[in-house]
Amino acid sequence: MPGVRGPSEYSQEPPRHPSLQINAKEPFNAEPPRSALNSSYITPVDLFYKRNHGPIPIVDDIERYRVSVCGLVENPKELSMAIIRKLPKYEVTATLQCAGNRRTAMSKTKTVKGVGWDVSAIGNATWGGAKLSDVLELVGIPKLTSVTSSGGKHVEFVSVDMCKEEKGGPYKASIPLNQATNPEADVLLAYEMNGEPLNRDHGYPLRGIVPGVIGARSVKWLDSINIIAEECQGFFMQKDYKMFPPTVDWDNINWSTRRPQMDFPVQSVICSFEDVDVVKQRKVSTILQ
Ligand SMILES: Nc1nc2c(c(=O)[nH]1)N[C@H]1C(S)=C(S)[C@@H](COP(=O)(O)O)O[C@H]1N2
Ligand SMILES: [Mo]
Repeated sequence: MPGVRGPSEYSQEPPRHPSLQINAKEPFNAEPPRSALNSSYITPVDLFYKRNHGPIPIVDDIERYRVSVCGLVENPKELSMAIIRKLPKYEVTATLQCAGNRRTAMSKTKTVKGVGWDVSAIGNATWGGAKLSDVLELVGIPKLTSVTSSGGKHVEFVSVDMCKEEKGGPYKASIPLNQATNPEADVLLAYEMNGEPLNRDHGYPLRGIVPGVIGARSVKWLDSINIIAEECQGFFMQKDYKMFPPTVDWDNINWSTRRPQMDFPVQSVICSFEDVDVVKQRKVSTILQ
């Protein structure tokens, strides 16, 4: 893609907050202390969890940056940031959570593959950008459609970062077209996080934000948006981020029997203590006073 590239090694990573707990260094995966989750309603950007599958892309020239919107559309287009910024700007406060959040605790019951996370692979931010439904209108797809005249049913987001799971290819994921074209679903092409331009870790210059859906579908560093007939066939849609019953193991798994995870259940956790904190037992008479 013009203007942005996904490097193949880790020599140009951005600076990060020292209080992040690093769960994997390369690719960089880190979460804040629990206190960062309940000390403010909006999670500060530098403490927001960082979930990556490859080195952080580098913007060489924002003027040349384009995101292409193509596939099963009448008028494919290459959109500059100037064009995206001209569309109405929306600010959506949405929680993003990695589907792997709390994996460390799950592994205590049965070993789970993947980066170990405590409870803080979750954060709440105000995302600013254009609605995907407005962007899709620019290529001739009307609002609230479940199918285009040319047969598209899914919207695939493709990035520039290179990940080993995709054999060095880019990270990608898709959502159904009827969610992408529904203005009320608030799916954004975001260029701001908490009122500031997105930083490199979180997807500069442009990322998808799909509220209510596992973080894996909110693709960072967008390269292209493809209108496709079948759901994205990438690793993170077909070979990961799926839920199986306890009877299924790595040696008998049949991935195609389950749908990719999209929305996820509500859960709760105590954040006013870290796991290692010791709470003194108080006498009943003291508590009643
Ligand atoms: N291009 C790209 N997009 C990506 C990822 C990635 O590795 N590459 N990780 C995904 C996952 S699994 C999650 S949970 C969120 C994390 O977003 P954050 O790092 O801004 O918190 O981004 C998603 N989008
Ligand atoms: Mo994730």
